[in-house]
Amino acid sequence: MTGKLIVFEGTEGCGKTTQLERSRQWLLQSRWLPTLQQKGLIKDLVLTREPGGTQLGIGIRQLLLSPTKEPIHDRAELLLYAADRAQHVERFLRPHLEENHLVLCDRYTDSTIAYQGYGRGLDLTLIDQLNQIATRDLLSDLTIWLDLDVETGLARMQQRGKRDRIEQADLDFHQRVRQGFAHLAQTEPQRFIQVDARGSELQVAERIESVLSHSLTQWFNLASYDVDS
Ligand code: Z5A
Repeated sequence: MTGKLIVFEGTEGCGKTTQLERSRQWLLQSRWLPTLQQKGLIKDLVLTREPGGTQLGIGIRQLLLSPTKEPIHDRAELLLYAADRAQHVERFLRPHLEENHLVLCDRYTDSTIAYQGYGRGLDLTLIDQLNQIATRDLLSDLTIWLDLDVETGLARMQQRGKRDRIEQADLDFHQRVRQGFAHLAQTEPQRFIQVDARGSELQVAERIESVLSHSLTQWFNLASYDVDS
């Protein structure tokens, strides 16, 4: 596999979707992408997300995120995320990575560990096995965890009108999810990088750019003067 998979993770309202788009712009405008393309190292840049990165996934996303009269059972939820991921890996991620693409993905396997494992309390070994089945061991090359306190993130979503009110159960759940991400940052410090998501969009973007520059330089064995950033 010659492309690279870069994932953005975090609790609700942390700003990952905003920052994923900013990173795309930066990769184009800083000349990182053109340089990698000129050197024949990367074919192109593509953006995707989970759930919902394929046609099947769009349907699964609707099932998962639309309000329903019948609550989805935790294990059913876990299996739906796994089904979305299996399709996404085989139909989108692997083909693009095999063709040398740089893939920016909004959420991936670590979300399942944090949300279904730490948040819902499902068995972490089972989740690891399911992630392995769904991905055939395709890990991210880099995961950027935008770490923000839960209250600020949920307040941002409230401002955007996505939530009417925040209940204590929500806060507790999202705190556990954040602990899950923190655990991943401790156990896999090379792949799973914590980035402070407080401050302005620009400040956060600059922190991410520094992480991306470091990883790209290492992966492609480039000296900083190779890229006019
Ligand atoms: N989920 C799961 O449980 N298990 C899994 O395996 C997977 C997912 C893959 C959908 O994810 C749900 O799926 C999610 C986890 C679960 N459920 N929850 N919670 P999603 O990623 O599609 O949805 P989301 O987590 O709710 O993300 P979002 O709506 O896309 O928000 P975001 O990406 O974190 O943030 P944003 O859209 O970039 O920004 C939110 C708002 O804050 C927006 O108004 C921005 O303008 C504003 N913003 C952004 N940055 C800033 C700064 N720096 N300052 C001030 N305001 C800002």
